[in-house]
Amino acid sequence: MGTAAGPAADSDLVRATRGLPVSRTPVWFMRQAGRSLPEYRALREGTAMLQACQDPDLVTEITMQPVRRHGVDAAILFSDIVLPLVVAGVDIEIKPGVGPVIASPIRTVADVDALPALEPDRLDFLATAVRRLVAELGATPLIGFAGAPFTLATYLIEGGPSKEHARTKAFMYAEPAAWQRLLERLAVSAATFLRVQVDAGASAVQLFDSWAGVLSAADYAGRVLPHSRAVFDGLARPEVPKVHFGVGTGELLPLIGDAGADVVGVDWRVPLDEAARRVGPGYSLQGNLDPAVLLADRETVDREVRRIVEQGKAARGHVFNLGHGVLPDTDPGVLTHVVELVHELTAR
Ligand code: 1CP
Repeated sequence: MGTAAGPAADSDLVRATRGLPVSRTPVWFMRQAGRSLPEYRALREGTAMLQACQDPDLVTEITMQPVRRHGVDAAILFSDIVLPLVVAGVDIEIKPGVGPVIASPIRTVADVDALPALEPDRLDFLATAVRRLVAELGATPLIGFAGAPFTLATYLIEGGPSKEHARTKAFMYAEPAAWQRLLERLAVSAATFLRVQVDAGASAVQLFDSWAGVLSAADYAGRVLPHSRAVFDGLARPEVPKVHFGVGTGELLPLIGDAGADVVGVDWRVPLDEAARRVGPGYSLQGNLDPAVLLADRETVDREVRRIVEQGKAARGHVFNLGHGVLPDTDPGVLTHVVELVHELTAR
């Protein structure tokens, strides 16, 4: 149980999360699995996204693809943040080109009470996939993940992807007791989902609170952060490195680490040296190349990578990543180049 041990325990990724010396700055990319890879599209042909996520053979192969191709320093499990809800029995579909769509969005207190709980014994497929991956990855760490309660609540309440998250905020203000119950329940299922991955051998976990940046610091601190903290507390694996990430969180950076993270994920809006000041001591940083830069010319890519490597030195430890997920049109060759460049620039 728990796994600070294993061949990946002394990897550069794990060491960077703790602020220990590394042989070179570790690199991985959010959404490295899927998205831009032709071998991913070929493999996914004829299988719905949420089906693929529950097939240990497909999960293993898709997770391995970017590791083989790019030589990244970590794998991230191929899954989706809505999977715990799907496994619990919520009617959700991932529509190609759209994202998760919920058949019956949550609009009332009764809807919150009707939300099914996630039974850990339904996650055998997940444990199987993680065990296979850990065996295949050897010294390369596997990052497990879950969606944070707030970001999952936006999908459940809006019924699908949205920009303003106005219904979500309206529910948060108008129904504070139901809001609290909803986020508590989502925290329990996220913790369960993470624990299964860690106990099967994942070396680190990332909590994606992608849309938390739409909140004021006061609302985030009072109505959301305690539930993200409950995920990490509920995971109850203190030895496992924890990354906490959101988009547009510049104003929230002083709070994000408080959830119990070792690493704060930063998008491209705040330079890493400034982010290190806002986050405070005691945390490593992950980020923060603008994914759109990968669509630009090679000179721009190299200049931005160099800048981020420099600014990352202000942090206790630096895990090089994008500021958000790989864009679907990205040339996979550019991703491989970024891995090589970061390694070259930071080799000790
Ligand atoms: O049919 C397809 O190919 C569906 C596209 C797709 C893929 C490949 C979706 C639908 N999810 C995924 C995989 C996925 N989702 C991973 C795989 C591992 C990796 O990183 O390589 C991960 C980590 C996620 C996490 C995820 N899903 C997040 C958090 C990360 C982020 O980008 O902010 C979010 C917000 C989702 C919801 C979701 N699922 C899929 C889409 C298109 C979306 C976003 C929709 C929206 O804009 O609201």
